[in-house]
Amino acid sequence: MALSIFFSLLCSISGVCKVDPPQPLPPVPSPQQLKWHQLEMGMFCHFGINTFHNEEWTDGSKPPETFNPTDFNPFQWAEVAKQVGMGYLIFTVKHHDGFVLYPTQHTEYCVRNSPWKGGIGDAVKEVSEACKKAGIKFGFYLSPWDRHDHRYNDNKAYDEYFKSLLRELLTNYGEVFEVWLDGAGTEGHTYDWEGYYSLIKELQPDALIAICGPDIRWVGNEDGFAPESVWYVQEKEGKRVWWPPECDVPIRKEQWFYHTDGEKRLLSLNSLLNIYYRSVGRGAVLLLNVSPDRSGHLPEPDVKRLLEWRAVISEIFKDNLAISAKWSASNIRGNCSEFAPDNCRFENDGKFWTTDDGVKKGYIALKFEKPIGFDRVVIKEHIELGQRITKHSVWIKKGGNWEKVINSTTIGYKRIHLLPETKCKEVKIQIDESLEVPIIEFVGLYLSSPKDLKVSKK
Ligand code: FUL
Repeated sequence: MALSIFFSLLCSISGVCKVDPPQPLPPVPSPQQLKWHQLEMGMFCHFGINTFHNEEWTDGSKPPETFNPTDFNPFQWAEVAKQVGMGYLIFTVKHHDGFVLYPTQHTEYCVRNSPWKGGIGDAVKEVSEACKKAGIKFGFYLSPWDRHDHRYNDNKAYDEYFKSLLRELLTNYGEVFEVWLDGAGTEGHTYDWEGYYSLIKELQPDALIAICGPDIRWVGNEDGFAPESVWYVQEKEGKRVWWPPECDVPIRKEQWFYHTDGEKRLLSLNSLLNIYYRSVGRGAVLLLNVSPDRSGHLPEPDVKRLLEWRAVISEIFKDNLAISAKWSASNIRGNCSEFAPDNCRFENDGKFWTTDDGVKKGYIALKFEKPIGFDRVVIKEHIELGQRITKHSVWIKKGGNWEKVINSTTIGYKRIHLLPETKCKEVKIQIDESLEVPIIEFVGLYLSSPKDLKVSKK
């Protein structure tokens, strides 16, 4: 204790911080997982032979001749993804039907035998190049379950086939950000998962393996909703590992593939906002599916809805009212400006607020000259050093008394709270319980736009 008082004094006199940042609380995210958290949202594109049959799961018997997009345009997909703030795109290279969208050497059930581009088309090449051009990351979905391939009944032969597809995909198309291994239909079949993982890691060590994989887990539903409390650290085979959830959901209710009569299923703006708040706003990553139509374009109504959604989100989170506050905190590590609460003014500058060793509770207080009105609170934990906070609350000062307006649990990469519009001059973000000293890197207060979700006073 005496030593920390000494260092505090030294810091405030000299202005140079003599105290180290807190030790990481393992497990922490890998650099690739951290990058994935930072992207917040990705676009899923289900496209394949199903697209031409108005079916979600064809049974592997549809002839390759039926695959024939008239104007395959992944540049449009990638551009739209970029415009709406999605940092990556996952393309379905082979769905459960087994039809492969690049000219593989390992099956005849692939685009080579379709009329598309006279049989010389390569959809994976075009999609990966489009992503590169738009400046977003490229990933692919590859269904382990295969309803077409005769080798499926022979585990060893099928594993070899699956690995040869992985080998082609991971060597011929540049950087792969995420490999999405779907669990559907896999029950009762034995796969060489470990062999798949080691091949992926050998060919592209930075690729994240999702769902039936060690790097990203499925959130557990297809509604785009993460639970109230999101924990990244999970127990796997007796080991605690960083295994964060991804929320996948289609923009057309329950339809992953394009259906000619599916437009009426397009989610409303409110549903999409709700999904945003319950996925990204709870610290998970959102993977929103938008399916290209039979021409090979994202349908116009879907694009319009996406842009509308993006515009509302950008509008709400445009002005962080907290910037103009006077910031203070219950405790500042080493009393040093390097760890002061006003480091939480701006996002993504690497700076944070934290406390002295052993101080696991505390608060950041914001004081304004004039009352402000806000109805959205954003808080971000510095997850690079581990996820720590288990309970937190938000308080406002009303008529001289502190009143709790939010009582919550985890924070994680990002937490967004919605509350009825509140006017006050003082706000407190309180850490009520944390596994180790709390580390907060951002606090924002916002007033929503009239188009955003309404939050009732009750
Ligand atoms: C599920 C599949 O069965 C659906 O068709 C879709 O691909 C979805 C993302 O995953 O498991």
